[in-house]
Amino acid sequence: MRTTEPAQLFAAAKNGDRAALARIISLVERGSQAGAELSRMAFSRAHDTFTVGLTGAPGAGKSTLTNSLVEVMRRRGQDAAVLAIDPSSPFTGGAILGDRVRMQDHALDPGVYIRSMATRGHLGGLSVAVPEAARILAAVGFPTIFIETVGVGQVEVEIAEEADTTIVVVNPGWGDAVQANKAGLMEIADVFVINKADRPGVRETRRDLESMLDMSQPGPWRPPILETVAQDGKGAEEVIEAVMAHHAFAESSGLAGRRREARLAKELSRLAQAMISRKVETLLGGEEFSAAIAEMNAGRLDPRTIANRLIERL
Ligand SMILES: Nc1nc2c(ncn2[C@@H]2O[C@H](COP(=O)(O)OP(=O)(O)OP(=O)(O)O)[C@@H](O)[C@H]2O)c(=O)[nH]1
Ligand SMILES: [Mg+2]
Repeated sequence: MRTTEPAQLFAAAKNGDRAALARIISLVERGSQAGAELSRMAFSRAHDTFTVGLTGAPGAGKSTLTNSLVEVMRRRGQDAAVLAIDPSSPFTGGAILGDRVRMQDHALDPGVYIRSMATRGHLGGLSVAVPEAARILAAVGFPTIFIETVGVGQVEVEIAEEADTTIVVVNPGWGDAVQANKAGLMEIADVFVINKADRPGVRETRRDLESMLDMSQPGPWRPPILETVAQDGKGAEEVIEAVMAHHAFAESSGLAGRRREARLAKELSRLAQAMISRKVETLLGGEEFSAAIAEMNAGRLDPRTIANRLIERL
């Protein structure tokens, strides 16, 4: 379907047309006119989105775990979508190919949609692109969306944190929990998963996590610590149970609502800032300000005066 007509695209995507769905996400990412309309439609249609963030060190088993969580959802008769954030970082050069291979289990299943998103080139960056994509997926009928991000770098951690429920994946072995703590993952965890529990060191890692939880500010929700062998799907049911329990807690305690509001405020601010900075670049590159810039280079006009003029033009 080559149409860019928003309502038609949505109808097609809702009917299972994957090309139409991919097109909607791309158009929104590009920030085109059609994209703005699609994004507005997605916002008004995305009811009851539930996003689950998965984060952790490179290679912790996030994709494998996501795969088995999706399997659990499917067994329960529920559809699920996955947004895999490709951080285009040197740490995970082959992440995308890896994800494709690993998630092939679901490639032909119409109840599953998997999309990779790159960090480059979105207006407002990933912190705008990801929630928009999630709303589109919700609007076309995926009520649960898993978002995988590598827990390195502030942006990635922030994206994981902005999910309704965040799973932090660590591995057994000395110091892994400590590393997670250093990366800022401790505070954002709603559920901990010790994946690769077939390896030695599970008890030590659990003990580290428990003692770090003991030392942190006690809240009404203490993140449970689960063990998985993601490759075999072992422990995946329990992870879904814990995620659902956190979801129920967040909804009933008002936490979910507060998080949603904070998220939207952040998204709005990011988007507005990105729009302003794009506009500033356009103005500075245009004819109107070329004379002023020449004056500045000649030492007759200072940057602040020009900036003030520019702000008035916005
Ligand atoms: N032994 C063992 N290996 C596992 C387990 N889960 C995943 N692996 C392996 O660990 C490696 C990394 O798994 P991924 O799922 O790609 O990890 P990831 O966290 O998504 O990696 P990046 O996206 O590159 O950060 C793969 O070779 C998996 O087969 C597990 O429970 N036990
Ligand atoms: Mg991965």
